[in-house]
Amino acid sequence: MRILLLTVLGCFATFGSATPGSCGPVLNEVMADPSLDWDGDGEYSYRDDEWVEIYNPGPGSLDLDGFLLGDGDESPLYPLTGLLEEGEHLVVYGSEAYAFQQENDWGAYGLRLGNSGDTVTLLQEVDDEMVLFDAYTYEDHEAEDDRSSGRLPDGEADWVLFDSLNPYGGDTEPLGTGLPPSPGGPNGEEVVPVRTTTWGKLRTLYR
Ligand SMILES: [Ca+2]
Ligand SMILES: [Ca+2]
Ligand SMILES: [Ca+2]
Repeated sequence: MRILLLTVLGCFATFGSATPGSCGPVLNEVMADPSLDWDGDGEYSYRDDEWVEIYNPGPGSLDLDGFLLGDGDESPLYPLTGLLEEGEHLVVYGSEAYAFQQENDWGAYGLRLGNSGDTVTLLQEVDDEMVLFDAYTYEDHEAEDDRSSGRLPDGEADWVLFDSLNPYGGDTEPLGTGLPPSPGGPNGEEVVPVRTTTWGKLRTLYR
């Protein structure tokens, strides 16, 4: 909670500066304990099918270079890159983080989202220092099969539980909403899953 407050203050500081512009990217949704093939590679993996969604609340487009996804201890796990247009969502799957880490000798963790509560961080590299830009700490009940936690609406301060696939009836906050997880799309709305189809599968289809 304290970390979130610091982030909000950071946004106001940006707005009050000489160059008005975007507040920066925000962590928007987190899936810590998948039980389905969320990354669409045809296989389920507790590591590869975790995902984190980043959102650009605007105004304006954002250069993500210099921002990194991190772990609760603020160690960087995966560098973001490229432009994110205003209102756009970027999803990073555990499989992408794992592949990057292996290629670059950053270990082999994936996104390392604990299943009994954990913290996910968005870091910014400033003058060779890692600065905490945004963070979300989730509870144990948020990290159960195929439940995600996210802001509602996109980019706003309040985090809720998206539990349509695995309803939560308890009274620990955030409470269940019955709304679906939405990787790559507006929070609270159904998204059409993006499934990668390999050339091999296409050939089988059209043979
Ligand atoms: Ca996990
Ligand atoms: Ca998968
Ligand atoms: Ca979403």
